[in-house]
Amino acid sequence: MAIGRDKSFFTFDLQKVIDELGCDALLAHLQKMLLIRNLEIRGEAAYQNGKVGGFYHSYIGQEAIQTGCVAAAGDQHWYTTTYRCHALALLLGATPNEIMAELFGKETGNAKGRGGSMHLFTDRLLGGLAIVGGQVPIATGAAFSIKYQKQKGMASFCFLGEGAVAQGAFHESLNLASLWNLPAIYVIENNHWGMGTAANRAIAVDPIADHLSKSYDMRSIRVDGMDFFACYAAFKEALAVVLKTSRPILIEADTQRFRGHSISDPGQYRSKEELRWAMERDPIALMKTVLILHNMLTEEEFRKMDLEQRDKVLAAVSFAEASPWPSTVSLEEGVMAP
Ligand SMILES: Cc1ncc(C[n+]2csc(CCOP(=O)(O)OP(=O)(O)O)c2C)c(N)n1
Repeated sequence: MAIGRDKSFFTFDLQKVIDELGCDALLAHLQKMLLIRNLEIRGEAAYQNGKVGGFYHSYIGQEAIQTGCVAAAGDQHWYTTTYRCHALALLLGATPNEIMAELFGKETGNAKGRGGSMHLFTDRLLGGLAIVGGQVPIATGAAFSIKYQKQKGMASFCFLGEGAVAQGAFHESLNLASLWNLPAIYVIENNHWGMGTAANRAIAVDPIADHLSKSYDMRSIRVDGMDFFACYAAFKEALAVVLKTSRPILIEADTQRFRGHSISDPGQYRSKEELRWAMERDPIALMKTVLILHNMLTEEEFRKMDLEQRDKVLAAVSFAEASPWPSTVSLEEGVMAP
């Protein structure tokens, strides 16, 4: 299995990205990655303490991808993702309080406590969807609506795991997006494992995007998903191409999740060596190192930033604890059932 830098990864000019974003914005993006990391750590702890029900899928290890995407593209587009959705909700404006309260199933939560961990939404995030591949047709529909309504400067970003590539809905969506010239950006977050199944036992081609994009006459980009700077540059280029050509693009971001598939998965199918190797390329540590090397950050400032994000999340835990349970009177409100 390929981990780490690879010759076929998207190449970019690091100095250009640094100059383009500047010190303040770079620190703000690192801060967001630390907020995501801290939220996941405290959310998991709350789960272990019996405060959170249902499933819990952590985004730890993959932070650079969605942070780099929103940094490059902005939050005015349509976004869809999987059940591993806490980070994208945060990046698109949901507060730590409303996310934590949703995990706790409280009335003050992002979906009033009705959705839980896998179903977060914002004005721009169409979900948080738990059916593997289920978000791909939705994202394609969102891309169609952009084109139909002639909305300028907008695209539909669809995040999926590599496991979803084996679903029919993925292929039907890419076929239509290509046929109808839709402004869709499909992002395969290839963390190499679909639950306990290795990608190379489930998917016939590797690299995935490189092969499959050819079937649908699309351009593809394969990017190092552990590198914020690479992700930023790749998403910037992808968006520019999509907006210019109104042709869909398939991105494959090579990454690693540092936890099991969900909180109840001890991940025994993965060797300790493989996990250690993956964690040596921690996206937060990589970004920190670059910023320190460029004299934009010190170790002490980094620690302070981390502690500030931890405190925000601890305050969110207290908020969730103190929040009321959904009232049985309003339980059926918003339920769309015949
Ligand atoms: C249609 C469907 N089949 C099976 C499942 C059970 N399931 C949940 S997650 C998952 C693995 C998906 O892996 P991948 O797409 O690689 O995403 P990752 O969890 O690695 O982010 C499976 C099989 C499901 N939710 N939906």
